[in-house]
Amino acid sequence: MTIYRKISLIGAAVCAALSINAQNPIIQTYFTADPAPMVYDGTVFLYTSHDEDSTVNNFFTMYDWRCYSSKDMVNWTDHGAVASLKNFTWMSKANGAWAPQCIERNGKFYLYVPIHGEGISVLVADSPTGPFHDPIGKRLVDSDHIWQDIDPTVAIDDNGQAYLYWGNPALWYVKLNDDMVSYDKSVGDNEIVSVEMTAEAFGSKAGRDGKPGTTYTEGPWFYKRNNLFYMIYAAEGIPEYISYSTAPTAEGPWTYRGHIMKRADHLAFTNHAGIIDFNGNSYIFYHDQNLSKGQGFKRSVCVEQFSYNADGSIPLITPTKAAVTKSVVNLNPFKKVEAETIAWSKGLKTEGNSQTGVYVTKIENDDYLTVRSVDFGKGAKKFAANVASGSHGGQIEVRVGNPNGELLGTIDVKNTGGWQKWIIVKGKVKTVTGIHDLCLVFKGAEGELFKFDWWQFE
Ligand code: FUB
Repeated sequence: MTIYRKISLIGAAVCAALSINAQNPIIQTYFTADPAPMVYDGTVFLYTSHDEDSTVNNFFTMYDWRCYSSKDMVNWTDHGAVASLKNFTWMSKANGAWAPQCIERNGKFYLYVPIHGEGISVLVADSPTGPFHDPIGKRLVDSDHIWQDIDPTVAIDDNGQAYLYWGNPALWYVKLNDDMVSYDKSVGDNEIVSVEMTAEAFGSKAGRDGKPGTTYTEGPWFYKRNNLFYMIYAAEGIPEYISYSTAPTAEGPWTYRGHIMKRADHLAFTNHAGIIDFNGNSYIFYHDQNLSKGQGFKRSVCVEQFSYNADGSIPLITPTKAAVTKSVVNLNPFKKVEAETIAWSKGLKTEGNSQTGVYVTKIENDDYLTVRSVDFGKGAKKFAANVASGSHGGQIEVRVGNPNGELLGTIDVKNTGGWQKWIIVKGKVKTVTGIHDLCLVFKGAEGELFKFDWWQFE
């Protein structure tokens, strides 16, 4: 913990400028960390931990877990905080919502979460975006090393056996029962298996006590691909880089395979990877500290596309500002698009309620959001938006590409009678055809202008 604090202070001194064309980090409305992507039903659901805007006691300040989704890998829809420490009524910790991972089995969604100092627990839901509830009313992993029980990662082998791995600075696993909320009491001497941490398995590095150790630190990401099992992890902390090992079976033996992402100034003192295949491409998610200008307790999730080598090995991946440059599919602007579907934004937050769902808030003069790869087809002529305002309102400028791009039209938003009095405002726009990025720029007098739920072209 002491080392975490020291490195964060050093990180805070490192400033990185964000370019207007940057797409990394992929979420700008909140600080997000520890990405855990899950592909389900043609959509990538991205679960993240959440670094609060106000860091308390110069340490990780993390109360809930958030979820985002994308069908195109460039625009991300915010589903809000889908679970929080408050889901666990049996424990009293108010901080410590660390790295999660979600998996689907038989139509149910199991969210494995570490609560720092309280071990690993599980929540379940009927939908990937919740609501999640606690199915067992106690922690899932019952070990005698509870402070080391962080960063759960889960995968189901082709024979149906589910494995839950976790740990800092060692690796443990259990074979989960089919119910996904209990584990096999018959594995090993003790139901929790301790992985042998050898240099052959995880690379060699002297431990903090000077004794021989391995590079493995934390943040494991476990999966199977083409009959090879992968363990991706944060290495040689701290600062951490990303490495990996592979094995012929889910239970090992593991072979160290080397670096995937090196240390870099704009990366945080922690790193944490999640890897998926989606729509024929491979993607690695990780986190950096660009958005907070170098504050290691205010991290942000990023993504890069990559290709495996022919032998299944993973190349060295360079973190970029550009992120994913090619959209998987174009966005249809003639159907309602949630305002919280965003490629890049400035100055905005999201919030939600049971009536409206998630919407964009904290909109002030000159804030904006961009949405990429919008297919206007043969032409759009009118823009509609669902908005609410308890103040003087403002305008939405509809522009091509970026905040200085061609102005297609301006839509007035007046006081609607309250911050939850939603009305649809419409206005004519210059005809726009073909595929463009779209930028909605918000204008008005000082203070919050309006809240924004969805938009659509006609
Ligand atoms: O986010 C809190 C902790 O930092 C995670 O559990 C680790 O993997 C590191 O990213």
